[in-house]
Amino acid sequence: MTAKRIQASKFLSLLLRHKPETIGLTLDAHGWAVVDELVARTNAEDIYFTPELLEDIARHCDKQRFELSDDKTRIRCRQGHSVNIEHGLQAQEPPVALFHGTAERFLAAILAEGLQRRQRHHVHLSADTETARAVGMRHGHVVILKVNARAMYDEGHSFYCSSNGVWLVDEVPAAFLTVESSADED
Ligand code: HQG
Repeated sequence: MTAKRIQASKFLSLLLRHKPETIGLTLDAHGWAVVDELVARTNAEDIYFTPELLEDIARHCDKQRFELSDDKTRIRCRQGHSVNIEHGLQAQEPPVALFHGTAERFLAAILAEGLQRRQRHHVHLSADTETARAVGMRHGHVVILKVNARAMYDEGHSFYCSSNGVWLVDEVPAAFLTVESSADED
């Protein structure tokens, strides 16, 4: 993606996950924005959208963050919201283990109090260590934590798998975490 596309994609994330009010946009209970409304409301902004640009961003986004409705009249983020929306996903049984990449400086707190969702609606977990590493690197020296997901599930925690493969859970108590690999081992 070009620098301009990346900028547009970041603005779209802000609008669809965190601050739709920036342009007076309304999201429905499942996080959908009406494409025509988004286009109309960004007319006066530095970054403006056309239906074609939105489709292009949704199609080429490396993480498949955005979802267009089949009729292309609505768009939403698949996960990662801080605004209150229902993701509409069915809880499902997770794999035996899932992974979470984080920064070394967070490790002591996480091992003491567990993984918390912070600004997001869920804790995000990955099915493989490579993805977890990429997520964790965004924050600093990466540490990969292994989540004993099946044991959590057996104890009644609900897991959801987003349509782009990100596993979502309300929290991960420390008892279900072990350090898989730390930055020192790189
Ligand atoms: C940490 C990207 C201290 C947590 C990625 C993480 C992902 C704690 C940070 C998605 C803690 C929150 C989500 C505790 C959690 N003490 N630190 N008790 N509990 N943390 O960005 O998982 O580009 O909100 O380890 O691909 O890094 O947005 O979460 O380091 O899927 O589409 O608090 O963001 O996707 O950071 O990333 P984030 P995340 P997008």
